[in-house]
Amino acid sequence: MNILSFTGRTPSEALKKAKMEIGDEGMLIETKEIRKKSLGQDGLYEIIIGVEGENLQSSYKKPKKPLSQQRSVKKESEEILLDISNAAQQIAKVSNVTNDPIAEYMSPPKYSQPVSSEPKELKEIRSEINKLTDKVKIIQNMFWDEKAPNTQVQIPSEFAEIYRLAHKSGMNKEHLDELMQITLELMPFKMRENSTTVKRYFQTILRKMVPIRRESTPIVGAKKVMMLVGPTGVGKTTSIAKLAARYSFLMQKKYKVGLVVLDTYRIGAVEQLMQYARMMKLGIETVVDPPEFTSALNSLRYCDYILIDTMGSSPYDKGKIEKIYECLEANTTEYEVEVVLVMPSSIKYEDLKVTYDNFSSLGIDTLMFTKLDETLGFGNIFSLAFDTKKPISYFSVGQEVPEDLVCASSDFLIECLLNGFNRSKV
Ligand SMILES: Nc1nc2c(ncn2[C@@H]2O[C@H](COP(=O)(O)OP(=O)(O)OP(=O)(O)O)[C@@H](O)[C@H]2O)c(=O)[nH]1
Ligand SMILES: [Mg+2]
Repeated sequence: MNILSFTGRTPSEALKKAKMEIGDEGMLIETKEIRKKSLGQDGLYEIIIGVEGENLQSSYKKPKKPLSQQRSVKKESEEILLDISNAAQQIAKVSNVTNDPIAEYMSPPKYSQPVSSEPKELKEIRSEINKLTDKVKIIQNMFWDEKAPNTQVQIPSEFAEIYRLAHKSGMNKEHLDELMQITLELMPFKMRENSTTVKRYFQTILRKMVPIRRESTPIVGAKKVMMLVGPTGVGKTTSIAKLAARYSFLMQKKYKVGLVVLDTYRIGAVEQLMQYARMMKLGIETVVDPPEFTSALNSLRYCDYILIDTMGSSPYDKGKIEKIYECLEANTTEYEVEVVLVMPSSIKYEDLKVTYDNFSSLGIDTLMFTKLDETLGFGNIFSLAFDTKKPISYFSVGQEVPEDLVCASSDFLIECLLNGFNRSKV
C-alpha cells in the first residue's frame, strides 16, 4: 500500500486535494493538525491516505514519495478505516452540510468487494464497520473548521459536540468561551482523541464551576430561617409548601416547621399558604408591617425551621422589594435569615441577571430555580450561578407538592445541561 500525505488550511481542503489527485480509491488513515490557526496565519492540516498497490487514477501524475519512507506511521494507523467516497457520503448525511466541498467530486458509491459468507470475514467486516463509525464522527467534525463559531479561542473539531450542546443550552457566550479555554488548557492531550472523553472531561469542568449549597440540617438548639423572594408567579409559595413537607415529614428526622407570610397585600396569597399549613398542621404567622416580623419569628421559637413566604414583586417594583428589606432590617432576633432568590429556569440568562441585580439589595444567600420541567436549556442557570458565585440550593421540577423538589447538586444540573431534564433521574 502507498501511503500519501495531503495538506490544506482545513481538513476538508486537504481531503478535497486528495480526492482530486487519487479519486475515490484512497483510504483515510489519519488527520492531523500541524499548525494551529492564529491571527496572522492560516491553520495547516495533514491527512494521510492509503492507496492499494498501483491502484491510482490516471489523473495522479506525479507519484508522491510514500510517507512511510519519510517517517514512520503508527502501526494502528495501518488498519484501513475509510474509503473517501463513502466518508463524504456519510458526512453529508450525518452533518447535513450544504455546499459540501467534497460532494461535487463524488461519484456514486462503489460496493466493489463482494461480501464473503465466511463467518471469519463477516467478523472482520463488522469490526471494520465499527471503526468506520468512529471515523465518520471524526470526519463529520472536520467540517467544524469551516463552520466553527467566531470565538476568542480556536475550538478544535473534537470539541464541536460539547460546544454545540453548551451553546444550545443558553449559556452566556462569554462564559462558554471562558470554559472552552479552561477545558482546552487543562485537558490532557490523550483525552482529546474522541468526543466521548472530551465530553466527560468537559462535564467534570462544568461540575467544578457551578457553586452548590448542599442541604444542611439545623444543629441541635439552632434554627434555620429561610426567606423565599423573587418575581411574581415563579413558585415561591409552592416551594415553601414543598420545603415544609420535606422538613416536617420526608427526612429521616422529623423537624418542627413554622411558616411566616409577608404577602399580606393579597388575601389569596395568605389563604394559599394557610391551606398548606392546615394540611400539614404547621404554625403560621402573618406580617403586615416590619415591626411584626420580629414578633412573628419569636412566636415560632419552638420550630427548627421557619420558612418565610414573601409577596412576589416585579424586579422593577422597588417598593415591594423595599418592604421586604425593611422587614429584614427590623429583625431584632438572634436568627440569621437566609435569603433565597427564586427564579424560573425558563427565562434567558440576561433576564435572570436583571432579576438578580434587582433583588441583590436584599443580600441573596442562595438561588433556587423552578420550572425545570418547562425548559430545554439549562445553561442560563449555570451562567447565573457562575457569574454571581451564589450557590444553588434547590430546584423545583414540577407542580406537585411535595415530590417535585430536588436538592441542588452539580451532577444533576450538568446532566440536565448536556443531556436534558429527565424525570426518571430526579
Ligand atoms: N411546571 C411547574 N409549575 C410550577 C413549578 N413551581 C410552581 N409552579 C406553578 O406556578 C404557579 C405559581 O406558583 P406560586 O407558588 O403561587 O408562585 P408564587 O411565586 O408564590 O407567586 P406569587 O405569590 O403570585 O408571586 C402555580 O400554578 C404552581 O403550581 C414548577 O417547578 N414547575
Ligand atoms: Mg405566592
